[in-house]
Amino acid sequence: MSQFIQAARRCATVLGATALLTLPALSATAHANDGYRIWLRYVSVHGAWLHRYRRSASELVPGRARSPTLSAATEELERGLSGMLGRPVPSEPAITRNGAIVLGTPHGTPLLRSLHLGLRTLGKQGYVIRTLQIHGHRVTVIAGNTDVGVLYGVFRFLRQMQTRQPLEPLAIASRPKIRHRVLDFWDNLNGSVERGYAGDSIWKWRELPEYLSPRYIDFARACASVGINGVVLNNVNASPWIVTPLYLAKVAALANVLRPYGIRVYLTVPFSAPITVGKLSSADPLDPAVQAWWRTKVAEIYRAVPDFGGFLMKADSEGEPGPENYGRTQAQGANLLARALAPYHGIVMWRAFVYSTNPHSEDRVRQSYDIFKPLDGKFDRNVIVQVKNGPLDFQPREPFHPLFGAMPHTHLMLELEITKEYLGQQTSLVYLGTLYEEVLRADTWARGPGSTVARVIDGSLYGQHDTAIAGVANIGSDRNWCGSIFNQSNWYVFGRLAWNPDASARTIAAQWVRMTFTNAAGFVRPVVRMMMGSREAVVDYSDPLGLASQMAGTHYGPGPWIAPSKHLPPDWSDTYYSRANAEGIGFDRTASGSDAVAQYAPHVAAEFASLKHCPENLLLWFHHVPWTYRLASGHTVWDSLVLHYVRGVAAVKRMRSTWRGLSRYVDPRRFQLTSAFLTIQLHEAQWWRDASIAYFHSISHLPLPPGVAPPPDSLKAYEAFCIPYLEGTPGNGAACPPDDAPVPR
Ligand code: GCW
Repeated sequence: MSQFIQAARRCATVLGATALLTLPALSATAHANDGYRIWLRYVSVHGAWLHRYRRSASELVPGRARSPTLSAATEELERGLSGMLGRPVPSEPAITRNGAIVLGTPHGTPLLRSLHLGLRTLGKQGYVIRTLQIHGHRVTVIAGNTDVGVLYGVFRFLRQMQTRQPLEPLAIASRPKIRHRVLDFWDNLNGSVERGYAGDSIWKWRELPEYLSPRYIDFARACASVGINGVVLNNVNASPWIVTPLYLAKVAALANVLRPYGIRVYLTVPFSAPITVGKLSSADPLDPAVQAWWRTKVAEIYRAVPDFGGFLMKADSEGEPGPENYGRTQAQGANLLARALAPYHGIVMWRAFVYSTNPHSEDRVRQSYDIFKPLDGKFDRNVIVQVKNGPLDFQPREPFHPLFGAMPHTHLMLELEITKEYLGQQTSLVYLGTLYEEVLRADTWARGPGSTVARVIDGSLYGQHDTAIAGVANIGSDRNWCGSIFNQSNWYVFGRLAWNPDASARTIAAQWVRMTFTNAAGFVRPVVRMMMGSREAVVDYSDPLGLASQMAGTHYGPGPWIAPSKHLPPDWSDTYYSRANAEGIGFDRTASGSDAVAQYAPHVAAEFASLKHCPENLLLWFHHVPWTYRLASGHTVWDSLVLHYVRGVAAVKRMRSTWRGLSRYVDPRRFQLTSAFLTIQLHEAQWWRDASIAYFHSISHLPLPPGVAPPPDSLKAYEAFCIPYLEGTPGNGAACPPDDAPVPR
């Protein structure tokens, strides 16, 4: 027996023992095609690939140190190999031929210590996958500096097989460019999910800590497969209950399940918790009693969850309490928590989504920058200011948030929405990879050209190390996790771009399609094309040319006529944003208006401020223009607006017919779900088109461009139409009296 085989045997654990661990439901599901297995389906490989793969991946030699994380890595590899190669991995690792896979860390697996794997520069989370000759044997090594690095490497290796890439020779090295890659759950403790469109919360608070649903493990596997390493368990509109002993025991149980997958748990707490939970008379950040309360509470949390990640805070925003209540700054509020967390290396993610619904405020989108920019350098080192991608609120298209690049002495993280609150919610097919890519690649010009948002948040622009990115999760209790099959792609692409913000949305889409459905080129090509165009389609039929916030109160469907009222502050209305009047349309944010352009670096500000140079897809965000203003295309703004709506509907029609032509590639269940949802989306697109044209026509009074059919119903009918119940929407039904309101066709 060669030296290598002996060494490998010494480090290997008998795989039979692994089988005793509870294998998550994912592998054993009887509902093969209900979407539960997401992109980790591991369907069997056919044809020439099977032969090739069997040759290159026949045996598995896991490292000796059987930490829960290494066990998870080994199990995953077993699951993947047996699924794809169509036979169980041998129960005892007999390395008698080429094709062994050795996984572990140099620390836990002596065999790996003597190899020059190039791990030194890959940090705690990176990995290498290499084909090596060891003592005459061709071996694939999957190694990391830590066990979690190994786990990430395993998923990367499996992806190689899932997408039918060669398995040898392999020389892959990867490390995440962003340190904290976090999913924010807007899940309430009563099981509902704010802006959640995939059923109830996956966290079963009532059952915890005694019962741990196997779904938690499958959730963790999915996250680890794309490198997500943090989870904020509860809604930023937070309940103080979360930090009571009753709930902390539940939080600890979840943390224990997620830990082996490299996932840390974070919580969000109301700023007023010292009053509601602590029975103090104040939550003033400068009050020593308040500071002491947070210190004690944090110590209690760390006793329950030793690797607790920290807090995510929404303060002074949409009715949430905050430091402003005590005349203190956002930095003073954030530092209060940061100081309590610092001894444990916890972090505070402090949201920049701070605004007051002040009827006199000139421009809502200015507020966050105006509040935070003067505080640059005032935040403690373990505070990361969490900034939404755009200055308003997750609209289908916004310019990048002007804070990116503008706070060189502050850690800034990017907050994206994965749940499609403003993009058709559960049913519409919108791949968000292109939206994420657009913001990550946006150039802030903060330090000259190339100062992209990606470089701000990966820390390379200002040499920062505590870097982070968050996505508001789209995951719920639905069997398929995300409400639709294609919504899964947004969870996937978020994770992948969080790992590498420079990756390509198109490449990631293609890999997701291959893993989720099939590698058949006749399917992959049209579906990727459809996904890549899908976000622009929703922009076209809902908010073209830089319009924003034209939706109904439920955030689903159109409501461009919604005007400020006694019950609705101006910046929660739609007309506030379109500023459509007899003269024209759009929000003047140049020097002659709110001057929000001045918040950008001079080069960018000049471009946005210039009517001529402003990108057409942001025109009405920055400019109020006459209806008859002529665009580069030669169309007037009015004609162009209408044609965008029409184009959006046509795009959805095309998506639907593309999908309908692909039935032979997809199992009936997932095919029909997607097909039906595309029909719903087509109705929705048509509704947006008709209602928007009806409304803006009532203001512009201009004729429709030739060939465009007028909306079939009156504006009144569109205004009266209301969908009373939509999951995930707070205050369901309140705005819809069940009267005889006509239903538009
Ligand atoms: O987009 C808005 C949502 C709110 C959300 C808020 C926020 C959690 O409509 O539901 O509250 O943003 O980001 O805090």
